[in-house]
Amino acid sequence: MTLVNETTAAPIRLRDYRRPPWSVDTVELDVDLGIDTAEVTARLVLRRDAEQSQPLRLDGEGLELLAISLDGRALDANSYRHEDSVLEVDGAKDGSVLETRVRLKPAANTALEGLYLSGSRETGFLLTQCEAEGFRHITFFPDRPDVLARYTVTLRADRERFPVLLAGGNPNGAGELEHGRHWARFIDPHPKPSYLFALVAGRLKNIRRDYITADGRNVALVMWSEANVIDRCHYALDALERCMRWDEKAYGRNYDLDVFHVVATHDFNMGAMENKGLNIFNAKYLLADPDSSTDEEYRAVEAVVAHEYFHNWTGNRVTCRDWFQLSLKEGLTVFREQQFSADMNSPSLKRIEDVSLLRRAQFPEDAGPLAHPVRPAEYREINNFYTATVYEKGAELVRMLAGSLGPDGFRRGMDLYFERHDGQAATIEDFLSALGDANSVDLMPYLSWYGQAGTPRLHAHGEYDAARKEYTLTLSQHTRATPNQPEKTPLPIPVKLSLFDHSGNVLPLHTDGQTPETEKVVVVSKASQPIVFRHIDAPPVPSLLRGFSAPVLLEYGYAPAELALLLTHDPDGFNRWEAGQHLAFLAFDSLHAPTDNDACGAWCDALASLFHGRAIDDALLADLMTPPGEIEFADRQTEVDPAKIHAHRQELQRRLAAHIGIETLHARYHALNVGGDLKLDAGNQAKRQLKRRVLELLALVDADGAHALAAKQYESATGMTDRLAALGVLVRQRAPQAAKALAHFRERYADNPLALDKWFTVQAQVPGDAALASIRTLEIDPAFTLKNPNRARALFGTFASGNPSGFHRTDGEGYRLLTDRLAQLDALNPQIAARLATAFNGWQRLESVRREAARTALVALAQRGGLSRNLSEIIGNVLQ
Ligand code: 0A1
Ligand code: ZN
Repeated sequence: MTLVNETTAAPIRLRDYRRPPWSVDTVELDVDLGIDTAEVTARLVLRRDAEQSQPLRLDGEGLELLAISLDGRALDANSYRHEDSVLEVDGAKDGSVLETRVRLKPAANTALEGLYLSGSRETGFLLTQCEAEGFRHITFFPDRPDVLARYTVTLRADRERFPVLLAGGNPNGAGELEHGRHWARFIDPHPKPSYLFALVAGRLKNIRRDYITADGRNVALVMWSEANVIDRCHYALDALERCMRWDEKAYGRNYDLDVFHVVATHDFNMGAMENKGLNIFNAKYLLADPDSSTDEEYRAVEAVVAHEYFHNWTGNRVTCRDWFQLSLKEGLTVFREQQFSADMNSPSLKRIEDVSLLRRAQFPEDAGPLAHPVRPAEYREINNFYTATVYEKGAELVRMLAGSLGPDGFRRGMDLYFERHDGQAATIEDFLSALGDANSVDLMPYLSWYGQAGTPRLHAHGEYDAARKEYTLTLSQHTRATPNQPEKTPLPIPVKLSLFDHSGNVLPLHTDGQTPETEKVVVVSKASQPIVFRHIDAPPVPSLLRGFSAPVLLEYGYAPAELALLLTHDPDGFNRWEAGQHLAFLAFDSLHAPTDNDACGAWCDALASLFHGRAIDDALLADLMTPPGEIEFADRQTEVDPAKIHAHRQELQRRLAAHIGIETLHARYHALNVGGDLKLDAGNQAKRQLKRRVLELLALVDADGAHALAAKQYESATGMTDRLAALGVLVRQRAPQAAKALAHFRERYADNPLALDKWFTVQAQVPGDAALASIRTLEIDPAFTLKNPNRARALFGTFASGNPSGFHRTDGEGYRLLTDRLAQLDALNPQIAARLATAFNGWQRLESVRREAARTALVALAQRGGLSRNLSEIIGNVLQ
């Protein structure tokens, strides 16, 4: 069924890759900046690939061509053709200089791609976003990542309106011009792809610090923002210094320019962007202060600052040959950030956070109509491929590679990768070759992970032979068909495992001819593989996939008591949590199909005794006491009823709360509610996390008591973590105290957009049918606008992707509301519309009433016509 015209355009395919027929050695950009119009003059020194003969073709979109010359001679209209998004020029030779002048309209740019205005016409500032294909909105250029050029950028603007002028690279002069204007020049000595170009101009303040790299270079680290929030950049600046030191030690990578600028904007499509020497951040991931940021947000700032900084080597110095290789930089950089965050904080908590994200965001993606390999084979709109699969699953693939080489081997491999490919645009094969060659191993079997979509299912089955004292574990794998990939091949799956006896002691593992160890990695690369363990005195309890050693779905028929044993005794925090999650699934299933094995009882017993025992870290305990999310429960079902899932998950938690007991929960709450000045150290963050969990559980068994505590907590909170936790309980439970707290929050944070986003988010989380009315009220609030991506995500992203029982109404009103807003949003900002539309990913597995309602809404949206390539690709795929 072809519903959407745009989707009929031919996709771009990996197998069609050809080297660029024309490259650019140097670029001189002169930019005359203004709010309504800007003029860009580009002087390109061209290089022709001697083996190719195509005419010079440059990308360009939405550009008004004012002048064009080749080798100093103005071109007449017969010597070039400018159609749609291509400029074709006759007569260019190797070494030719092409000069173009174009006009842009920054203030009219609502797509936030290319040059645009952040904030108001009066006080806002100008900035650019070029990844993936934004540079073609700024000038005519071969806008592809394998064209690496040296950039000299000169900015000119009115000094009063744009006192600060920034571009990537090192500063190379500045001065005054006539009529109150001024200029500034930047030269980037490192050849870079066009997607890493950036400029910023406006009234900005900064904080700065000198940094000396391990190889002795003096670097000015400068964070920029609008004046009213500059005081909230200090935490990010500290984090930047931490991650720079870490990269020097962990990977031997030093920063390579004289300046490193970071700019915060409230208008940004994604989290942040690693432009060379001029990172641009969504303010959400740069600003942090205790009054408006939660503990989680502090960690996110540290992680995103590190992610963007790490790109300087994994992405910028070594970039991607084409966009199919996106995970080469993204998966690797996510992995490097995960390592850094684990080092800065708690490794088990970080792993729990990352694996939950993978299960919440990537597993459903890989199981639905939008499934694609980490290295996709084709796309229509590359911006739709900045996905959990490319980022998070990509990071898991790097983790498997790193695990198979060990820390020293991985470092050797990375050193070779940088040595071989510095200054180049590389491929996934290059990466695997470098890692493998440095260690004399063949890692190419892992390439199939990059090309095959879908989450493999790892099935495990144990047989104990009492006479021979042998335990045989048979591991087999199967991956279900995904769109356009009906056949799957077996993949190398590293399974880290241990065996426990029934008292919770870890057993020595005797396999053929090896000295016993207590943990072992078995790589399952066939469809089915048995492993025999000898000298096993009684049937053991296997702990499989420890540390989540591969991104697979584990199928093993655990008895509840076995999982309870692992949850209680495994020395590793992450593996405990895994056992608890698995047990929670069994407990959930037992709610609607009771069995003799009381899984719910086992889950409650084990957690209650850990709760009473007080032997584990508060944050880990809070994580252990949190069952998988509604999306994860839905992912295991074939006929999804989100309302039922919500109710059952609540019931599970209610039973846990009842089992622990109201008195005990109250007592623990008070013990954790220490008051006093806000402290941000790990111990105090952990206390706040557990306190929140206790309050949420209490609300299920003693609503009045919990609401009173929450109202008090809201009023006396010294930081956002406690304040938002309390507000969340009041609002989601529709407590009588909610209205007052919401009104207070609204007023208190009226001038703080990031905090106000939370006010929208928390109300979009109201479960069940009440959500819709809440959304309808909120979207007519004067503070709501579809034009700001953070605000649109706070309301509609939360409702559609974070509140299944609210969104998936049987009357289909949730779907209709979303599709109406998607159509509106698409006209403003196609990237954001497409991203919000992915909320429909799992619609085919909904129970029939909702499924029909979703289909009707989706078809109606598709039939409106005129949708962007971004949105039509998503809707087209979802409806397939
Ligand atoms: N490379 C950035 C992500 C990013 C992608 C596209 C953008 O604009 C459409 C912006 C940022 C990162 O991984 O952080
Ligand atoms: Zn990235």
